[in-house]
Amino acid sequence: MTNACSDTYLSLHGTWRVAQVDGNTHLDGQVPGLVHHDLVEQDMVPDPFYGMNEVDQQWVGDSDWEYSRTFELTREQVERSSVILDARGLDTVASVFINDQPVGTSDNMFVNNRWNVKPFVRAGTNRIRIEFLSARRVSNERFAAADSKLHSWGPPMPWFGKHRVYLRKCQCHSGWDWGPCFLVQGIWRDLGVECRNGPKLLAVTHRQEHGGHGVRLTVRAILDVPVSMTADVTFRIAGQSAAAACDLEAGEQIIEETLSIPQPDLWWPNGLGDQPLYELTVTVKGRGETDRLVQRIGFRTIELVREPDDVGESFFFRVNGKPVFAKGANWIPGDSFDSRLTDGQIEWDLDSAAAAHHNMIRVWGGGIYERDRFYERCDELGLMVWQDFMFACADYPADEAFLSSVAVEARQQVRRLMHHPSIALWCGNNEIQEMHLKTQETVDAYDKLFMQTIMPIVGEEDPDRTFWPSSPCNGYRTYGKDLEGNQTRGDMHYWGVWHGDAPFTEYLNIRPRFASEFGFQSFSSPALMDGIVPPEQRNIASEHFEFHQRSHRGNTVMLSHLSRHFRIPVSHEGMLYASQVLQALSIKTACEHWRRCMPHTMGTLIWQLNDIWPVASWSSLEADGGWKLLHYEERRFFCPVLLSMVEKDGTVEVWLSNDRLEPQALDLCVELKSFDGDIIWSRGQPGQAGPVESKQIAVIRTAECYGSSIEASERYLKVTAGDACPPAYHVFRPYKYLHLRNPDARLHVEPYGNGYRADVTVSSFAPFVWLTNPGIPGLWSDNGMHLEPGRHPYLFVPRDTATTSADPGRISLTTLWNASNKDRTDLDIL
Ligand code: BMA
Repeated sequence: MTNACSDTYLSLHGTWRVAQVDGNTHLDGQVPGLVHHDLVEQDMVPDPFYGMNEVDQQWVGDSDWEYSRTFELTREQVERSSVILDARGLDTVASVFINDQPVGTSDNMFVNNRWNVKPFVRAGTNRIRIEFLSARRVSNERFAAADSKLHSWGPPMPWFGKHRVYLRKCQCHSGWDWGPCFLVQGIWRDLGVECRNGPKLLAVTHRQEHGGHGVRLTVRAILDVPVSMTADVTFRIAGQSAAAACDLEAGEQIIEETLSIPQPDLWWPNGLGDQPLYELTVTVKGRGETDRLVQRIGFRTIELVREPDDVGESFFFRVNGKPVFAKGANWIPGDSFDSRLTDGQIEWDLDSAAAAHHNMIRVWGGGIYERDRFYERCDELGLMVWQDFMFACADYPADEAFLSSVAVEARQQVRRLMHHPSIALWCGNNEIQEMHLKTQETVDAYDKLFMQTIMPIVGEEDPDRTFWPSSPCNGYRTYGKDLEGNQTRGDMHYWGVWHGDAPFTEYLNIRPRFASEFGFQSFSSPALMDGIVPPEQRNIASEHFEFHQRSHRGNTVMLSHLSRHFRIPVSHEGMLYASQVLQALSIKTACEHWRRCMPHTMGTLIWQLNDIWPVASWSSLEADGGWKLLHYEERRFFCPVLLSMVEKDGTVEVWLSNDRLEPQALDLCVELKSFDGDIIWSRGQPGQAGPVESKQIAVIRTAECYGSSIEASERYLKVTAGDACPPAYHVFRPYKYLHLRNPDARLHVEPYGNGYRADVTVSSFAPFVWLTNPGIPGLWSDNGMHLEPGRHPYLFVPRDTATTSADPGRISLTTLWNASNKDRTDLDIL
């Protein structure tokens, strides 16, 4: 979409006057932007994430704010057939005035309002004013006035936005079990004035029909036409074009054309092929004006396959006719203040997902429909998008005003996003169908909102994609929790380990068809947390640390699982490290098992990829994009060809999971080793698996591995297959009982390119060896791995390629042994 200023479009980006209504705070604010972000930028409030500042800063969201500025229009511009104020996003309860006359109101931050302002503008200087009312106050008032008092699930802090469901505002702005409550306000998306005689392109959508001769592409141009006129519309892609001369009526008009693209290169999910993108250009000319929209689209078929099978009903995605095992994570908003989140930060997180072999990302329903760049990057990376509509964890109203606002939102968002090849599925909401709806009244309201409003809109606008009513659910109009049913059909959120406190081994008893959520928390790294808690609070049980833990019982759950697997760390830093090891172990157990369950299970979407602020959470990336140990582990256990081991009834099974579309044949080397590095026995054997297949390829009796509990505590199995996949390790006892020795870990660091080469030497088996970054963000060539005696080289590449110097003295190394045996986790650099 074009937003640059032109003769027909006057951008209202830039500096506005922002004033607290009934208060004394005045400042210059940026548009697009948010008041709270401006206050931070101008040092008018301290870092909202630091310490317990969130509590003191609730006044920002509780105040009403007024934005104002002037803009100039020429006589010729104001005399054009249509003068529109194009507001792509107002957050949230807004009244707009131009030259003191009311233009319109909005209470849905997800809609693009287009107000006719011709009656209100004049040649010369115009004044625009937008008043925002406190979202908390308005939602409280709506709750008080409502006939049905709806409960909104939320975290246990008293300042949580309790009645969030009454407003179409990002639901986690009210606070979540991983996020603070900042009820932000502002002009968060583009704003401008359009003065046109000719038609405006509102959206371009298309359908693809793949056949033997190529693709039949039916493109729809959706136009806003100021007055009836004749216009020329041209469509161009891949050297093909079509043109139509049309008589257009005033109002919204749709022009459709079909083009044939002979044998285009197909778009594939990450890991299965390339992501070729083709430029589709639509141009409309009418009454001496031109409007143009350029999109990059990809050619592929994508289906959610739900077919009866021996267990119940399949649930998997088929792309270009091939079944795809979905691997990925859930996405939440990347910052409480979306306006300060850069495209670069979003790209980093998505690139990190793709680098760890993700091929799907779920945009979770308690956040926002992300900006265009998010979806473009997913297109480029081959990350399929499971797109929720923005409703989560609550019963919602279904009165006329609410339904019609949602109808506009749903239609606009589908039209905005559906050209992206990455969009795989539309999903009604997060967790409402199974976890809420306790009365017939709420079921009826749910049906009206999701089944009678949103579903038909998706059907009309994007008939080729599935609308799945809720994540998780077993189908259409099925209600209530159903642990058994979830393993025969539909998608599943499995929280038995985290919320249910079950041991990690419980994952092995669960066989979802598609696991769209499951997670385990860890603390953020010392480097991140040291920036937001004062030194005297550096302990996980301190008030400030607990303040950055929003899951009820969060630390208790981590501590209880920690003591099942690991010794208790002796330092604060060791505790944060151990929590990341624990998280990685938990999620690895689940993902490897579910990959072994393929094709019964065909998807694993980890809760969650990213963080909204520095916090203890289920994320694999920290709030600053740093990779937790889990993310490095994901790069290993999501490898398209995976070797994994699982111990069962006196045997260790070795499995090969092959996500590729071609068969895999491997030469395996199975070794039993002592912690000193001696090979007790080894054997070679072939292993193979067909396309998209998991197969047990070897069985080793534990009796072949140890004869006593001492031997079981001092030996491990290792399976390798050359460079085809990462090695797999199996220990026979919980890590806490292993007779690990001081690995005498040494680190030798030297500059390498604009980063470092670090050589790590250990003298005995050292699980989960962790290198930390040298005070600058960046990536290690590998990290968090099990090391055998010897020297192991790693490279560190700074995230900012312009970085040339960092302090090598800040690189440090942590081992499991050090974390639980020494009162420090960093070792000397040699
Ligand atoms: C899920 C999500 C979120 C929540 C997470 C952790 O099921 O949908 O609502 O943050 O669990 O509790």
